[in-house]
Amino acid sequence: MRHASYIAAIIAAAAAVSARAKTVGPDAYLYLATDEVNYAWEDISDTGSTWQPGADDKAKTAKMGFDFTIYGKTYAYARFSDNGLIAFGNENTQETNVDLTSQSPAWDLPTIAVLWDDWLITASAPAYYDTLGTVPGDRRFIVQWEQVEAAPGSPDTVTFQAILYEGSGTILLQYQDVVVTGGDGSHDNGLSATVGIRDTGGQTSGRNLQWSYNQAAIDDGMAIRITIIPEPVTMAGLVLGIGCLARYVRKRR
Ligand SMILES: [Ca+2]
Ligand SMILES: [Ca+2]
Ligand SMILES: [Ca+2]
Ligand SMILES: [Ca+2]
Repeated sequence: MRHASYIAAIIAAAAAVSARAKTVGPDAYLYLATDEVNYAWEDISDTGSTWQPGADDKAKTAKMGFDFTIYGKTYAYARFSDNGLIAFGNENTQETNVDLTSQSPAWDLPTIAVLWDDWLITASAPAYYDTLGTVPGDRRFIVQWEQVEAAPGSPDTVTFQAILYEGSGTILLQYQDVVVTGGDGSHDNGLSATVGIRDTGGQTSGRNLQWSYNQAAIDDGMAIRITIIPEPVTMAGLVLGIGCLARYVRKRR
């Protein structure tokens, strides 16, 4: 009986995981997003540089310390706003998040919408950014939106971060706290936010990978990893697979 209930618990737990687990994409550039990845918060609030814009809807240009590649182009600087958005090539301070599958952000730039909503960085809690790792090719750049408010005098805050990996171009989005406790619920769990990535002109070229748009699709303790499907590996796997199949057919004869 104890054994049966143990098995039932395992099945229930597996069902709970698979109910949440989700993969989006690939987009036209073969970016793929999944939440089947471990959440491992990398706190940079002790080590990172701080940014306090002093006003709403501003952006910071920060040198990443390496060239980061997104949609095939490399950038030395990340331009992140208080609104949970990173742009490349220029800044984007737009407060109103858009649907990346059909609309262009106000500045038509390569963009990572980490949790793009109209957030506010206050005097008591700056945003942080840092470059970690010392080995060229294996470094990462982190932006941490720490306790940002939903509006001036918001009863509670949200905290999330983005990690950009040098060599692979992988993007990891991590959400420590996405609920404004005591608020009206309108900003909770991404309900008023865009999460995803897009290239310049992405809404028409198919180079957009949107996890969610104004949906309660983000949980506390959730991570989303965005990677490019490695075409050469896929081809190598295909060649290997055909080789194995040919050997198998020869043996059968
Ligand atoms: Ca704002
Ligand atoms: Ca605003
Ligand atoms: Ca909160
Ligand atoms: Ca919004």
